[in-house]
Amino acid sequence: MISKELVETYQQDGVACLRDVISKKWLALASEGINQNLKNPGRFFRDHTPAGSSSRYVFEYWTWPQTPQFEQVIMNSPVGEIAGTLMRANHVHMVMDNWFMREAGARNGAPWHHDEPYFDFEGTLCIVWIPLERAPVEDGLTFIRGSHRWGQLYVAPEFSENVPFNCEGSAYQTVPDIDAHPEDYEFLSWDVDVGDCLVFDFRTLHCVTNKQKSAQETQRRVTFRFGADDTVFSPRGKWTEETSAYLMEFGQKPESPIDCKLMPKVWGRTLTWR
Ligand SMILES: O=C(O)CCC(=O)C(=O)O
Repeated sequence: MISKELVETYQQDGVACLRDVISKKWLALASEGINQNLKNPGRFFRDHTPAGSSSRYVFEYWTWPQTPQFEQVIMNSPVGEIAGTLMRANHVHMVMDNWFMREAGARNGAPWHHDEPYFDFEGTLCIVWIPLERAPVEDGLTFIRGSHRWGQLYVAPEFSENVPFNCEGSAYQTVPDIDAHPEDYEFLSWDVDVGDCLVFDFRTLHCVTNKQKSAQETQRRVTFRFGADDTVFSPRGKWTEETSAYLMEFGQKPESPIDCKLMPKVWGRTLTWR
């Protein structure tokens, strides 16, 4: 299903677009899962709607233990295999499910960021991003080609007002003002259809393309984060305290490979003996 060329593109660019790989059955389950979570939001529901806006920008993560629809997608759909193949992993562990909903008229969207500083993981990780409605470039994501290989971590901006979290330590720089100097970067973006997905590295810088304009249509997307063979849980600091504690409640040991009830192995390469 995934060509060697596409794997190489993913490795070099830090992002790849896969066409027609997620069947309607999985999309319908994800849609049901979001509806269930909206009716009964869980501990990690977050509302990033700015004050005064009537159109919401909301998301929720780590819903799958309470949402059987997401559990089915994670365990039985090809998402784990897609992630493992592109990361050239021998096995992958589920790290996190996270859906986003940006209602028509919403005036904000994900600012420039990469995912790694928000969480406590090091090593090789990726995100499989699946739109439930067609996402034309304007409503989809834009990436900076190759930015996962810059060897730099950026402080995590908070989604509603683009205010940075207090990421302590010299490892973190402020995200550069990318929009003010577009000539310095090479951007990648796609019209993503229902059934397609984008897969990107945990360190690839990206944002919602039209983050400063109102969304034309309500857009829902589900994302799944996966870790490869070398992914380690390493608590980062005060700003990730809540999620670190949550993972440890599930039995995850600090400074150890990811492996606990919340982050099970979901895919492995079949070894063939010669
Ligand atoms: O789809 C979105 O609205 C934002 C997704 C995103 O930025 C992420 O998964 O890191």
